[in-house]
Amino acid sequence: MSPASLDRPLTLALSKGRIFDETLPLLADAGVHVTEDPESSRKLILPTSDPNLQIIIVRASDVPTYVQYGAADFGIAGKDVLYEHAAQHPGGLYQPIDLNIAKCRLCVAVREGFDYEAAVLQGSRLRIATKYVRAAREHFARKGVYVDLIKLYGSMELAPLVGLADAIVDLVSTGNTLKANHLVAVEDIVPISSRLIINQASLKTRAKALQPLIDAFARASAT
Ligand code: PRT
Ligand code: MG
Repeated sequence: MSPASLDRPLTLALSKGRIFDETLPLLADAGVHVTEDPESSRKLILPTSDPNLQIIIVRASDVPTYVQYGAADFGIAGKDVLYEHAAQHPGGLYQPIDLNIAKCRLCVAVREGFDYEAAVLQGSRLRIATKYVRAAREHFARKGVYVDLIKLYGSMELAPLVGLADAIVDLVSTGNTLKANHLVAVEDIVPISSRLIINQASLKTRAKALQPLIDAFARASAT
């Protein structure tokens, strides 16, 4: 799909929070500075010190959509988000670099005291609440465990506490959220980090402007 307009600056789609924060040093390595803070500014389009580069702030799970349709030339998204996005929109995104930022892991977690191993061995049908339906379905299919998946959009940690689910599939970084809610991780599914994603048409038509940034991101993420 083609970029919306060639006369707008090169557009990078980011989500605010950890991805924005961890992208700033990568941009700084490329000599680009962002003066506005998306947490305090209400602007959704942020200029940068490079007049030919702007940043748009979107929901983490919307980043691949903006890039795929060419409304942004490139973006940064977690592998969790990319995997779920690809289930609906296969192909179409060039994903050249693992930036090694916003790292965490996708896990199965249960209430403290819930005997997950025994439940699996008994072949009980487990109810699993998650935002990551594709990754969860494939994980349990590989294990040969029957599950009913319940799609949630956030606060997954609540589901086992109020009897909505036996287990959750969620991202864990420090483990503090699980601990605060008396949950424990019982299985690691996959390590997660964020990737640079690029619109395929932009890659061809705006290669000259994109390439120095791609190179800088590659250098910065390798160190
Ligand atoms: O928050 P929103 O609903 O807008 O979207 P989002 O949660 O997808 O966005 P955001 O900005 O929170 O996360 C963006 C990306 O950061 C994710 O897609 C992941 O690739 C990555 N990332 C890295 C994480 C975490 N670490 C993480 N810990 N995303 C979410 N979390 C959450 C997790 O879901 C859990 O609720 O943080 C909580 C656990 O953290 P700990 O440190 O207590 O273990
Ligand atoms: Mg979040």
